[in-house]
Amino acid sequence: MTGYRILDPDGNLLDGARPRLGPEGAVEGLRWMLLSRAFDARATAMHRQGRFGTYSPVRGQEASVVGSSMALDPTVDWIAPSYRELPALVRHGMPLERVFAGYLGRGKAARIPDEVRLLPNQVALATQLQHAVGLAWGLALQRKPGVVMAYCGEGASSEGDFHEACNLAGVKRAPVVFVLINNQWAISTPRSVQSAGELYRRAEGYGFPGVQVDGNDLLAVYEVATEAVERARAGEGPTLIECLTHRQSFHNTTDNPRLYLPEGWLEQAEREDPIRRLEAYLAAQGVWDDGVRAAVEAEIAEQIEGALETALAMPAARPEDLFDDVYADPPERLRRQREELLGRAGD
Ligand SMILES: Cc1ncc(C[n+]2csc(CCOP(=O)(O)OP(=O)(O)O)c2C)c(N)n1
Repeated sequence: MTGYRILDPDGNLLDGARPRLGPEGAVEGLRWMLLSRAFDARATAMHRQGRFGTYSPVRGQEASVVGSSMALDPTVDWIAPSYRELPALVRHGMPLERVFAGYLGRGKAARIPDEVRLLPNQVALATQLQHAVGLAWGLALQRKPGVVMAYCGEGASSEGDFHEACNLAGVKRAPVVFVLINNQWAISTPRSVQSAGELYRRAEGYGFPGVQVDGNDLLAVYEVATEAVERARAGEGPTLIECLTHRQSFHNTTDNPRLYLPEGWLEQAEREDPIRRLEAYLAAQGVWDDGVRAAVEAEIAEQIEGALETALAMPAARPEDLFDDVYADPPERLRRQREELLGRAGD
C-alpha cells in the first residue's frame, strides 16, 4: 500500500504522470524541507545542551507537511497544527525567531503575530480538529474565502475528537482539509493497533472524500492537497487526506525509539526518504545539483543561526505572563491570583 504517487522512491516520474507543481515550485518545496531538517538538527542539539524545551522532529515527514501547506494561501487560509509541522508554520508566516523563542521559554516573544492565520501548536491530541471545524464553519458563515488545514497523526485519529470533528465538518460542509499524517507510530504504539480499517476510508462514513497519498512524494501530496483546498473553497466541503510516511527519528527529544522499533525499520524508512526522492527528480530535470544544494544549505544555516541569535536576545518570560492572552476580560479569581503572585514576587 503506497497511496497515490507521482514519483517512485528513486525519484522517477511514473508513466503518464504530469505533476501540477512545476520545477520552480518543487525547488521551493525542497528548500522548505531542507530548512525543516536543519531546524530539527539544531533544535535537537539545543535540547541535548539543556537550552531548549522538548522538541518533536519532522524528519521523514517533510513532504507530507510541506506539500500540503503549499496548497494554502497564507493571506486567507488558516492552519490548525498539531506539534510536528514546523515548516508549514514558517511558510504560513510564523517568524522563525518566534519559533525559537517558544522552545527557549521566552514566553510572549513567541506569540503568533496577529496577522498570521495560525492556531497555536496543540499537544492535547485531536482537540485542534474541533477548533478547526468551528473556524472553517465560521469563515463560511461570514462568506470569507478562507480554508482551514488541520493536521493530526494516526494515533490522534483514534480519539473521539477526530470523529466528532469529521462528523460536524461533513454535516456543515465546512471548508476544512484534514491532513492525517500516518507516520506509523504513536510514540511506541504501532499503526496496526489504531484501527482495523483503512484510515482514509473513514471519510466516506462522514459523507466526504478520503484520499490516501504517498506522503514521501511532495508532488503527489501537493496535488491532492490543492484539489482538496479547491473543493473546500468552492463550497464543496471537507476532504480527509491520509499521508503514508515514516517518522525517521524519535517521537520527541525524551524518547528512545531503539527500545521499540523493529530491527531494520529505520533503515527501511530512510530508503524512502522524501528529500532524496525529490532531489533525484529535480536533478533529472536539470535544476538541482550538489552545488545548488550546498548554496541552499549555507543560506538556510545563516537563516537559522540568525533567527536563533535574535531569539536568544529576547526577554525571558515573566511569571505574570501566564495570565495574559487567555481572557479578553479576566475573571475576578484570576485577577486576584495575579495580584497575589505579583505581591509575592515583590517580597
Ligand atoms: C489526549 C492525549 N492523550 C495522550 C497524549 C500523549 N501523547 C502525546 S503524543 C502521543 C502520540 C501521538 O501519535 P500520533 O497522533 O500518531 O502523532 P505523531 O506524534 O506520531 O506525530 C501521545 C499518545 C496526549 N498528548 N493527548
